[in-house]
Amino acid sequence: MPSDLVIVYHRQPYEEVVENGKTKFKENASPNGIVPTLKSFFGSVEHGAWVAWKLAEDTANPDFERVVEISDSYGDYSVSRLPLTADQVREFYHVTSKEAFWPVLHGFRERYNYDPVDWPNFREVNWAFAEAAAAEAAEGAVVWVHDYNLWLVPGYLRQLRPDVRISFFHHTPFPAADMFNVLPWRKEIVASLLACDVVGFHIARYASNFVSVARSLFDVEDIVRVRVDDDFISEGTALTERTQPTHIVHNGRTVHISAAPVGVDVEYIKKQAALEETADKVVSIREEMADRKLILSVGRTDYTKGGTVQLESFGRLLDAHPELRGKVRLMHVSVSANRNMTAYAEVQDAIELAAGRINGKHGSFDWTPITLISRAVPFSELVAYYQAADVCWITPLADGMNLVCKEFVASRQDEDGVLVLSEFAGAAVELNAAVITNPYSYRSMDSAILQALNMDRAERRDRMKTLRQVVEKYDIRAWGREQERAFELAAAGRTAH
Ligand code: GDG
Repeated sequence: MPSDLVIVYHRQPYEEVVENGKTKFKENASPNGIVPTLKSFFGSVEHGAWVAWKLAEDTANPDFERVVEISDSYGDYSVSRLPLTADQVREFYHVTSKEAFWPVLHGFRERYNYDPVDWPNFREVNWAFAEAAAAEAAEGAVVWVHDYNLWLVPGYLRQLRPDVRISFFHHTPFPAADMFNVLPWRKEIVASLLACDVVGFHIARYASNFVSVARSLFDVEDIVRVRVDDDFISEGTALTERTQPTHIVHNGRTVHISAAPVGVDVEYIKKQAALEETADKVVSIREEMADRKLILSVGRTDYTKGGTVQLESFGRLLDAHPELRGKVRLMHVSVSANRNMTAYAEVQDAIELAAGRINGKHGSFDWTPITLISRAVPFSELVAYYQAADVCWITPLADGMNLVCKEFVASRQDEDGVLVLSEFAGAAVELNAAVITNPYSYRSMDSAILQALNMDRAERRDRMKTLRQVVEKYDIRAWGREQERAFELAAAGRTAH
C-alpha cells in the first residue's frame, strides 16, 4: 500500500524476537530513543512506511519477507527491510560512516580514516535505500531521511521519484567548510542534500555551517537569514549563533533549512519518575550514599563524549581538595555500542585506565571514588539515578544535541540537582541555566564541578526551574511540530515554483 510518509532510518522500528519458533515484532524495550518519536508521526497519516536494513546472507534471496505490515499502538505501517550482507553493513556503517564521516562531523580531523573506505559500496547501499523508499512512497509523499549514513539517499530518490518531498534530519553536528571539506566525497554528498526540500539540524550553528559548505562547493543564488529566537541564544557560549539561514536557492530550486533541537518525552519521563518502584530505588540509592554526594555521568563510549577528560578532572578535584575525599562519588556510565571497533575499544581502555588509576590513588576499603559501569542500565533505573544525583556531569567534546542532560532535567520534579554541561553539546544553546563548562580547559572543568558541588539550595532550585521550563517547552512534541511545519513549508514552496 502506498504511504504518505516514508521514514528512512537505518534501524528497524521494533525488536524482532522469536517465540515458539515464530517471529514476533515487539515494541522497543527502551522507549527513550528517537524511534518511538518517529513512529508517532504515523498517527497523523493514512498509511506510513519505514525503511531499514536487515542482515541477509544472500541479498537476492533473503530468508525473510522484504516488506511486513505492522499494527501497534502507533498505527498501521509497512516496514521495508533492505537485505544487506554483513560485509555491506560493515563497509557502509562501521567503516565509511563511523571511521570517515563521524570524526569529521565532530571535528576530529586526526581520527578521520580515508583509506579503508569502499565508496562504491556506500553508493550501492544508499541507492538500495532510495529504491526501497521510492517503492513505498505514494504520489507526492513526504520521505523523511535520517542521518549521515544515508547522505546519498536524497539525490538518488530525486532521480527515481521527482514528485516526492524529501526532508533530511542530521542528528550530529554539521561542521563548517574547513572541516567538512576534508571529505573527498564532499561535492557528491552536498549535491544530494541540495536535492532535498528540507535539510534539518538541531541548532542554528549547524544550519549555518551547512550553508557555508554548500556555498564553498556550488553557486548558491540566494540565502535568507533570520534572527535566532532568544530561547536559543546562550550568551557567549561556543555554539550560539545570532542569525540562521531559513532557505537557500540553488539551480532555481528552494531548499528549506530548519534548525530545531530534538527534545525528550517529558511526559513519559515524568511518569517513570513518579512510579513507586522508582521512588523506592531513589531511597535506596540515597541510603547507600549516606552523606556523600553523587555525581552522575551517562553516555555512549565514544571519543566525542569526552569520558577521560572528565575522569581526569575528577582526579584533579580529589588531588586539590582533600576535604572531598570520602565525601563524593562519581558514577560513570559509559555504554559501548560498537565493541568491535578499534577506535571505541581504545576509548574503553582509556576510561578503564583513568578510573582505575584514580580509584587506586584515592580509594579506600570503604570508599571507591569512581563506579564505572560499561553496560546499559535499564531506563527505569537510570531515571532513579537522575533523581538521586546531586550533580549530572555531561561534558562531551562535541555532541549534536545530547539527550541525557534533558532526561536528567525532566526527571527532577523536586527542582533540585545541578546540571554541569559542556558548551560543545548542542543542548547548551538552550540550557544556559546549567553550569556551562569548556571541556578543553582544565580550569573551566575543575571550577565548574566544584561550583556545582558547593551550590546552595536556593540557586539550585532557581537554575533547575529555568532548565525545566526549557526542557518542557522544547520537548519531543515541539520538535515533531517543527518538523511537520517544515514539511508543509516545503510543500507550499514546491507548488509555488
Ligand atoms: C545522537 C547524537 C543527539 C545512555 N546510556 C544508557 C541509556 N542511554 C540513552 C540515554 C539517551 C541516549 O542513550 C543517548 O542519547 P544522546 O543524545 O545523549 O546521544 P547519541 O546516542 O550520541 O545520539 C546526539 C541524538 O542523536 C538525538 O538526535 O542528541 O547528539 O550523537 O536517551 O538515555 N539508556 C539506558 N541505559 C543506559 O545505560 N536505558
